[in-house]
Amino acid sequence: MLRIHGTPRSRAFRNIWAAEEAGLPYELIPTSFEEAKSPARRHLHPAGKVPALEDGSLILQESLAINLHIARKAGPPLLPEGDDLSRCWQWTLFAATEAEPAIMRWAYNSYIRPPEERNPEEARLGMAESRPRMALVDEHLAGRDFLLGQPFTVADLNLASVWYGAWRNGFDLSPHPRLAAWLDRCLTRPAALRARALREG
Ligand SMILES: N[C@@H](CCC(=O)N[C@@H](CS)C(=O)NCC(=O)O)C(=O)O
Repeated sequence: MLRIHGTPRSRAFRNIWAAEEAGLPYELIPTSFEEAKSPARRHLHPAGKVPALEDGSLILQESLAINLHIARKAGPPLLPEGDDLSRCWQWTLFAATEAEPAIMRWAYNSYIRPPEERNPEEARLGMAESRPRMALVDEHLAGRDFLLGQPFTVADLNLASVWYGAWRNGFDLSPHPRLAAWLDRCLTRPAALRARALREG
């Protein structure tokens, strides 16, 4: 049984979605940001953050790596083999190193932090940094339903989960219509809807 530590309103949302896509049984261990810092939980996340995954004797941090692990357990089609496996690593690293830092700069300063702590210039820079990354994916999606063509894989899950907050919180996606349509496709899958119900419901 997978044990996911976090809350649906944290990055644990991605792991819930992945477990739902994989069809693997999982237990959500509700863990607030404060609880995650408790010394008793440091073995789960030495940095005192969420999410963390327990799978038997394996303990993992990093939400996108946790998703690769969940997908590995599920196997194809969620985690394909051969060159498509390498493409999943490529898109996951793009999500972690290119997409997420830029979009979080926007997100913290447009809807996550309390209004008095938001810096509009930081939000503007986060949006400006996100645009070329979104344009790149928009162009890649020409003639493709998903990042690897067909079918949906963990590459889609990981990148769509990084841009989920933007999609949900008013980031103007109109300059990137293929990206917007792809996010709609990913985030309205039955497994995504089940995960979203826990977060948004
Ligand atoms: N790169 C990490 C980021 C983990 C992270 O920053 N988690 C947030 C919640 S989504 C957290 O625990 N924040 C509390 C804090 O930083 O004190 C991942 O993807 O798992």
